[in-house]
Amino acid sequence: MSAAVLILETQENASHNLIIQRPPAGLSIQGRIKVPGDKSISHRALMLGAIAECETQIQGLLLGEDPRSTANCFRVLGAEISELNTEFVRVKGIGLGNFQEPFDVLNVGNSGTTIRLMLGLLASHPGRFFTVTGDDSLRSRPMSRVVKPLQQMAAEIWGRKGNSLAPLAIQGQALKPIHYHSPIASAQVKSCILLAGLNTEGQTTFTEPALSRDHSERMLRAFGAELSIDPETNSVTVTGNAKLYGQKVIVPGDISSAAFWLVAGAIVPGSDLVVENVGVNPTRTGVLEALSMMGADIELENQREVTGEPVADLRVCSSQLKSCTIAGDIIPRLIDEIPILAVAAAFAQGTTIIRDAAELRVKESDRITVMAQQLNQMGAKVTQLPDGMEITGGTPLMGAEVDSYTDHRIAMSLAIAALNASGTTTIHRAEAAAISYPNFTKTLVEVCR
Ligand code: SPQ
Repeated sequence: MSAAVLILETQENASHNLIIQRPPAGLSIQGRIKVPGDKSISHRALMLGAIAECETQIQGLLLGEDPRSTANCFRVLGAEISELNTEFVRVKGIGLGNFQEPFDVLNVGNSGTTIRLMLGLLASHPGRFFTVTGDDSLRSRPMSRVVKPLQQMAAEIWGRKGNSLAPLAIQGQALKPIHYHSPIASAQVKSCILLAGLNTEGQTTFTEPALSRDHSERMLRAFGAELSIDPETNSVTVTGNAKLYGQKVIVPGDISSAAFWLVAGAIVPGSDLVVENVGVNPTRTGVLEALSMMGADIELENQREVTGEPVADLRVCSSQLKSCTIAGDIIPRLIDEIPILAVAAAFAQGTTIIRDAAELRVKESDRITVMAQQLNQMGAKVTQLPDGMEITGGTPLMGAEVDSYTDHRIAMSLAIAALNASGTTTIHRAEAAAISYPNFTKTLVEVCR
């Protein structure tokens, strides 16, 4: 048995190149692994813990850079959050409406979820002034999607380009409730408005064109908020002047992180891998449906429910994949997995079409342009569409020099593509993986046989 050669090269600026050399005799992906805690649930557990009365205990928190940014911001706002680890994190909440006014700028780093959800809370804290910023990528991502509905609620927010880009300044206000019909299906916009509604007298309703991930709704209810949900219209209503109470949260493994191993197991011949303890909330399982349409051999074992979220072990064995079309209402349920699904499509027979995913252009990078360019660099046949990609699979990929563009999901998707490409692939700026998956390279070494 032979394993891929993996080398981490540290550059002068502390950036890393990940070099993956596939042995000529090939390799397979084997074993039983666990992935780190779900990023979306980790953010929400820290945030709701911070605004609840009493203590919240979190098990399985993701130790990636994004939840660290959330913890740092909410500490500055007054919550007591113990040192972060996966076993046990204690959050002593300060109760809704009790943020301290920070002396300095809140920095969310690379995390879109932190800034957008936190804005709903900051804007609804009358009498306090806040400023928020993030890294280069974050400062170029659109904030108008949350600023506009918050302004309809009477929020006062200022920023560059017509208040649409961070850094943002927020003068907290007593807000008024609204019914917001969002033009996009977005869990970040939905959560921002629901969190603003929590501290606003009356009932605030959010309606979206397709259902996005519902972790906020599940957790808000568990913490004691009054929420009504209309699945027919994808609407959620929250009752204001809420009181939340600290809870025990057990964070399941992140299906977005599991997706890298599911695709690796599916495309690398002779593979048989189990990813244990993965969250399989139906608003996140679009990736399983897409891979099933492509003919992947994936089974859900040991299905159970853990603190309000469905969980399962996922077993993948390699198989010949075929093309499919991924479009419509499934998109919000697999939006973060499209880069790795593009890798699967590059190894599938036929032409895979991905549409209705223009949102990818405003993630940590423009994920349509970057994935198309980087996969093509390896010999794939990817054509960009305004709202997706057309990928003709079946051409063998060759090792090449590629770049993550500092986007964690791009870095890891390219690493998986490299496992099935001939020769040597160098992924520049591979350190980006630590945003959502700190031990990615260690697990990569473990599963390659
Ligand atoms: O937090 P951030 O940077 O926006 O992270 C991403 C990711 O790939 O990890 C998006 F780039 O995930 C978002 C996701 O795309 C996390 C998220 C959430 O936790 O609510 C929701 C999705 O974004 P959106 O805009 O569709 O609501």
